[in-house]
Amino acid sequence: PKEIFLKDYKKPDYLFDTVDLEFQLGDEKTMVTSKIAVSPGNEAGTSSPLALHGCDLKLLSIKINGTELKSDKYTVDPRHLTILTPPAGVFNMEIVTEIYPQLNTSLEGLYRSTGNFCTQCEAEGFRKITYFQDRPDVMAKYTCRIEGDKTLYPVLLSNGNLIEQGDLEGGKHYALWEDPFKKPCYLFALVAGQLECREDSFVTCSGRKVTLRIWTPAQDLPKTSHAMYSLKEAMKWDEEVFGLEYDLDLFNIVVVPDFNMGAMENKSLNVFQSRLVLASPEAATDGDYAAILGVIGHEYFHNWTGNRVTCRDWFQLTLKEGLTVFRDQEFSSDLGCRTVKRIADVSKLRSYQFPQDAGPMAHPIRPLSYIKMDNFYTGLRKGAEVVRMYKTMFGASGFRKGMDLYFQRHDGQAVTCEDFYAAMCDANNAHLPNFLQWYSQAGTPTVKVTSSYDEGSQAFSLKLSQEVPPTPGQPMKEPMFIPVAVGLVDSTGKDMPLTSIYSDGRVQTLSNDGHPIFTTVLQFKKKEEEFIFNNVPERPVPSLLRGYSAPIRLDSDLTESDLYFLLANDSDEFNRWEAGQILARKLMFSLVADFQQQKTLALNTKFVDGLRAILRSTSLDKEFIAKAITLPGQGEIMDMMSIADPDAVHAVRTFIKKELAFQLKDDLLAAVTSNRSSEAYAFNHDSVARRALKNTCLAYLASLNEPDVTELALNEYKSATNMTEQFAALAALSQNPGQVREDALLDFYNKWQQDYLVVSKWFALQATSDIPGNVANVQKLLAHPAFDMRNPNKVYSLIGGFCGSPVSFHAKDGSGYKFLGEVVLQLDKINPQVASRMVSAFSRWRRYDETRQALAKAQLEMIISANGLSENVYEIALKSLA
Ligand code: HT7
Ligand code: ZN
Repeated sequence: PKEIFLKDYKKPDYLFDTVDLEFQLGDEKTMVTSKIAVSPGNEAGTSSPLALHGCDLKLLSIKINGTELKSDKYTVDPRHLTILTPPAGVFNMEIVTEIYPQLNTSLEGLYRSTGNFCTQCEAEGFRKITYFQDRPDVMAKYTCRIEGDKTLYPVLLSNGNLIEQGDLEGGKHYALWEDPFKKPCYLFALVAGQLECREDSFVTCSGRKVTLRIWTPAQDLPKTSHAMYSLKEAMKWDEEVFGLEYDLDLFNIVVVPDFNMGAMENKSLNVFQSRLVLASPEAATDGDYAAILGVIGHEYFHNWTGNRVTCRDWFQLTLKEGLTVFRDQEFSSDLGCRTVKRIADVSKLRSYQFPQDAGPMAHPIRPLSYIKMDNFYTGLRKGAEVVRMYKTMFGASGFRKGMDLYFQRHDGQAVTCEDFYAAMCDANNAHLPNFLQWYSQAGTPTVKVTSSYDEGSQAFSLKLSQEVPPTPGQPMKEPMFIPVAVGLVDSTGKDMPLTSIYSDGRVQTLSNDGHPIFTTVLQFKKKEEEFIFNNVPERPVPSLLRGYSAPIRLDSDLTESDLYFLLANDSDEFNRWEAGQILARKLMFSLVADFQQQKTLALNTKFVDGLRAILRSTSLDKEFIAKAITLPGQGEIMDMMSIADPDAVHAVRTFIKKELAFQLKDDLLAAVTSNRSSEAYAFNHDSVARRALKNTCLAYLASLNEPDVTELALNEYKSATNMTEQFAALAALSQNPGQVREDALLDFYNKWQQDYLVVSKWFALQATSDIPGNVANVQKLLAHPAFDMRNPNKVYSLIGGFCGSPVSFHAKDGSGYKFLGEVVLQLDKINPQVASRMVSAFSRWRRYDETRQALAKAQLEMIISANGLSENVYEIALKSLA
C-alpha cells in the first residue's frame, strides 16, 4: 500500500470545469457516462499525462473531443486510467464505465441499501463511480441525469435543482439535476428508489422560500418531525450567529439504513443513517433526540464550512470538520444547556480523543501522511477544540469577524488551515505565537500549575509549565499557545475582581469597559511562564482552565480541600463538575492501589458528603446534577494509569457505585420518585434534565441488587411511556446477572423486534455489559437472526459496544481478543471501513500487562498476515504493531 504525504502536495495539472454525468440504473449493472470539460491547471498549459483515479470499474469507452481514444493512447491499472498525451488547451473527455452497485458491500461509491440506490463519495469514493481526478481541489459544476425503472425507482435525486424530468419507453423515467455551485466530487450524491417525503419550508433572512424535504420509506415518515424541526432551527441559527444564508431553493435529506458513518453533507442532498433522523418518543431516547439535533445541524452547517469553502487536500480535513463540529457544538449549546453540553463534549474528548492521541495512531489534527484517509475521521473533536480556542482568544465578535473574512476571501475555493488562521488573525489584527503548532504536533499537552500567594505585596502567582508528550514520528515537541481561562475565588466562595496581571515583563490592566473582570485568559505560549495577579487581598483558590479553555491535561497543586471548595462554590459550573471529577479520579486511583495490594476498600466520607450536597441542591440544573454525580468512566481511568488494569478499575468503580448507592439510598430514592412525570414526552431542557437525573439515580440504586430496588426498576420499566425511561430501567435491571435480567431483556426484544433501531440498542446494551462470561453471550448474539454483519449500525452496536467494555474485551484468558480478531477478518471482506474501526480497539495493546499484551499482539499479527487484507485494516494493524 502507498503512503501519501502532505509535503508532496502539488496543484493539479488539469482542471475540470463542468462535469455532466448520466446514470442508467439497472438491477444487475449500472452504466455511467461522464462528460468533462477539461482545461490546463497552470498558466503555461501542460502536456503531462492525465491520471484519473478508478476502482472496481469496467471501462467501456473513452472519447476525447468526440473521437474514440485508441487503446495505445491510454493505460489502465486497477487504480488508474491514464490518458498518455492529452490535447493542449481546453478539451472534452467522455468516459463510459459499468459498475455493479448490488455487489458493493463497502458502502462507498454507488451501492444498494434495502433495494434503493445511494452514494457515499467522501473521502475517496467517487473513483468507484467513474474515472476521475478524485481530489477536493478539483472543483467543477455538475449536472446529473438519472434514468431508471419508474416502478422500482420512482424517486430520482441528485445535487442542486431539478431542471427536467419525464417518462421514457419500457417503463422507465429520468430526472436531470443541475448544481449551480462548483464542488469537489466528494460532495456528489445520487439517490434513487422507493421513498416518500415530509415536506416543509424555510424563509431565509433575505426572504427566499426554501423547500425542505426529508425522504424515508413511507412507514417512517411520522418519525421525521424532530429532524425537520432540527433542520429549521439550524438554518435560523446559522443566519443569526454567522450571517450565513442557505444558497439554493431546495434542501433534501435522505435516510438510509446502511451507512458507514453518521451522515454526509453532499451539496443540497444530505444522506443520513436512520438513527440520526428517525425518532419518536416511544422508540428513541433523549440521547437520540440530541444526536439528531446535533448531526442535522452539523451536516447543514457544512454547506458553508466544507462545501462553499472546501479543503485543498485531505490533510486539511480539520479545516472543515473541526470548524463544523465546533459549530454544531455551539448550536446545541445555544438550544440546550451550555454547561451540560460542554461537559458531554469534554467527556467524549477524554474518552476517545486522548487515548488515541497517546497511542500508535496519534497524529496531528492535520496529519503528515496516510494510507487510507478513512482512518483519519476519528480525531475530529480535537480540531473543534482548536477552533474553540480562537473564539476564546478573540471573543464571539472577534471570531465572527474572522469567519466573515474567511468567507470573503475564500468562497468557492479549496483552501488550507493556514488560510483559516490568517483570516482569524487578520480580522483581529492579531498574531498567536505558537498557535499553528496545534495543527502539526500530535499528543495531548500536560500543563503543570503551581501557585503561591504573597500577603505583603498582595500578589498571587501562577507558574505554568507545559510538556507535549512524544508521539510516533515526533519525539521532540515545541511549546504551544495555550489559552488558560482563570478566575480567583475568595474565601466566601465569590469571584474576586481581577484588576491587573504581570507577565512577560509588563503589567496589563484588566478591565471590561470600566466593569470589573472575573475571568481572564492567560496567553501561555512558552515552555514555562509566570503570571502574577496584583491587588489580591487574600489567598484565593484559583479556578483554572475555566470552561475547559484548551484541550490539555491539567496537573495543578490544588489541594483536596480546594477541590471540595470549588465543587461547592465555583461560579464556573464546568469547573464545579471538573473539581468533582478530579476528586473522583484521585479516589479511584487510591482505591485501585488498595485493590492491587488486596487491602479492604473503604469510601472517603467527605466524597460521599460532597455528592450528597450536590444531589440535594435545589438550585443546580438537574442534568448538571446527573453529570456531577456520575463517576469518570473506566476507560478514562485506565488511560491515566502506567499499566492499565481493567480488573482493578472495574472492581473499584463497581465498589464506589454500590457504596454511594448504599449511603445515599434515601436521597436517590427521593430523586427517582420526585422526578417522575405523567406529562406527554417533550424534548426540552427541563424534561430532559428531569429524566437524566431520575435515570442516573435509578442506575445507582439498581447496583445494590436488593429486592426493593429491583422491584422499583421493574416498575419503572413497565410504567415507562417513553424510550428514555424504559431503556434506562432496562439498563438498570440488566446490571445484575440472573433471571430478572434475562426476562427483562427478552420482554424488551419481543416488544421491539420490528424496530431495527431499537434492536440495535438492545444489542449494544448486552455488548457493553460487564456481567461475567459476556464474551460467550456476545458470540451467541452474532448468530442472532436480527444481527447483520452488513449493517454498520448493528456492527457498531454489538462489536463496537463489546470493545468498549473493559471487562469482557480485556478478559484475561484472551477470549475477547480472539473473538474480535475473528470478527475483523470476516468483516474486512464485507466492509473495510467498518472493519478498520473495529480493529482500532487493539491499537492500545501496549498499555496492558504482559499477558494481555501477548494475547492482543498475537491477534494483530494474525490479522496483518491474512491474505487479501484491505488497506484500511492494514494501516491500523501496521501502526499498532510498530
Ligand atoms: N463529512 C462526512 C464524512 C463521511 C465519511 C468519511 C469517510 C467514509 C464515510 C463517510 N461518511 C461520511 C461526515 C460528517 O462530517 O458528518
Ligand atoms: Zn462533518
